[in-house]
Amino acid sequence: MSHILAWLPIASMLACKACASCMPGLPDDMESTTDSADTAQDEQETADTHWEDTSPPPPCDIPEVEPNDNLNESYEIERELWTCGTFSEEFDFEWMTFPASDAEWYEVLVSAEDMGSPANVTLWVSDDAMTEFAMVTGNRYTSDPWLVFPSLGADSYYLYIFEDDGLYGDDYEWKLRVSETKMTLDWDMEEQEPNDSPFEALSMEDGQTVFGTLTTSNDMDWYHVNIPDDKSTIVFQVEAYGSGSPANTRLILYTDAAVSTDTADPFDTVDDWVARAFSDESDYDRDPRMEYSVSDPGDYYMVLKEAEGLGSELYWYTMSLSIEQE
Ligand SMILES: [Ca+2]
Ligand SMILES: [Ca+2]
Ligand SMILES: [Ca+2]
Ligand SMILES: [Ca+2]
Repeated sequence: MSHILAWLPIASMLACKACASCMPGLPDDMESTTDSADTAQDEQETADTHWEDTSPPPPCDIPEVEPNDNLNESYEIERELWTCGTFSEEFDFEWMTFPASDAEWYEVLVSAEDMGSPANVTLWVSDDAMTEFAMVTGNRYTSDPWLVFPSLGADSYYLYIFEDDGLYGDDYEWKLRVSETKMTLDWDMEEQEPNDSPFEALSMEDGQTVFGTLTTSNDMDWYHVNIPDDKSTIVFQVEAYGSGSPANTRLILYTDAAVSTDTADPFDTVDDWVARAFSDESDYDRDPRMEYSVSDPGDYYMVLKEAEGLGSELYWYTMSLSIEQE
């Protein structure tokens, strides 16, 4: 019996934790009713009562303003402050907008799973002209979307979020924050479009890192590397998704046969490729790393592509090349 009595106050705290942490405005007497509970059933009823009584939105800097279910109903948020709300009914889309600053990069952080919400959030972001967009379903650690994107020179940006499985309820809470941020990755070259065939490939050398964007649907970015000696290992490492890009990239390496065959759709041309590095959707780190041991020196051609064919100015990546002699 004593262990049950010892457990009850803890259970009471746990039962209240989910709502109490986000609803600090609850009256004290509601908390204290659990002190006198003498069975687990009472405990459950009290917890249920908590949920039924907690209709106000969770507090944060900028509570969502409903209706906000389409672009025209977007409410304005401020950078660096948290906005929050609830997917409280079916098809509860949450549209918002923020004015641009002179920042070069922005970061959007969504929290739902992180704060114990059952909501599985998808984030969609675009510029004010609705020409460049990104869609993010999670990040490398949780199902909560995280996006880092370059300023496009827009006057403002739109964001909206929705529950990916169409679920809703009073506990389907979310919060979101847009911040200015600094890009911490380095590069020493930028891709030059058009580079959509091996004939237009940009040459890379050992130690170089390129910055590029998968600007349109099915954008292909081709790179060329010359290997003068055999017994070399070439390593291409992409850094994108793991640093907040929405891009889920994959790499395919071809011999110089690539420039002598029909490469209209190189992903169907299975004969000529020598190495592939595919991101794995079940793996939180989607950035491919390709290692290939070269036995025939010469020219090689590498294409980088978005796995789902998505693309816009927001789908950025860096890719480094190193050539290791055995
Ligand atoms: Ca809502
Ligand atoms: Ca809404
Ligand atoms: Ca490109
Ligand atoms: Ca391209």
